[in-house]
Amino acid sequence: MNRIEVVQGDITQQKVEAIVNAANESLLGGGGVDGAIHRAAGPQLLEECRALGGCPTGQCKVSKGYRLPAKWVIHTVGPIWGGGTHREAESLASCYRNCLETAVKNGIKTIAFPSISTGAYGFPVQQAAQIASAEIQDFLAQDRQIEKVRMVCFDAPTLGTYRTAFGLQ
Ligand code: AR6
Repeated sequence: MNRIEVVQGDITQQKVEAIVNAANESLLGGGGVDGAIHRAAGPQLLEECRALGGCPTGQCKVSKGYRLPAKWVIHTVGPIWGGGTHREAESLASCYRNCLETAVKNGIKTIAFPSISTGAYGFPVQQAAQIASAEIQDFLAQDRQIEKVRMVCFDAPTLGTYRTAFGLQ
């Protein structure tokens, strides 16, 4: 059974147990994926996020999904691209790894990721896609709980880049 899907779509519409938010360290909302998730989940999400006390880059925190189809939101903070010499690759890899570990700890079997850091944070898409592919595949190779990891790309060029990185055509 193939446990990885790479699709084009809107992360807020995904019928999976958990969606990942590309948040910032405040966890108090923003634009892009973060704005879309807060709009779709409703004001209770911000209320819960206020109590989470922020989140360092590369790590993640869990909240409920409120009005979203997903029961959970795993908020992670990707690195801001600074040219590649500030451990951006390591931070992005740890976002994917920590979200998957957190999913397992919470009994989650289906999870959807957006393209973390490649919007407002400026991480080059091709390198980000390779990191996502490597981390997700390494994780699934040693895990038996997660049944589905769905990469949800917003636009066609991003979709093409991720499909290539995941070896799908
Ligand atoms: N569903 C799926 N992907 C989306 C959606 C959506 N609804 N909306 C945008 N994308 P970004 P970042 C794509 O900027 O780079 C926020 O203000 C988008 O086209 O959302 O990690 C936070 O609060 C791009 O490919 O996240 C932070 O301050 C990808 O999602 C900062 O932006 C990521 O773009 C985080 O920046």
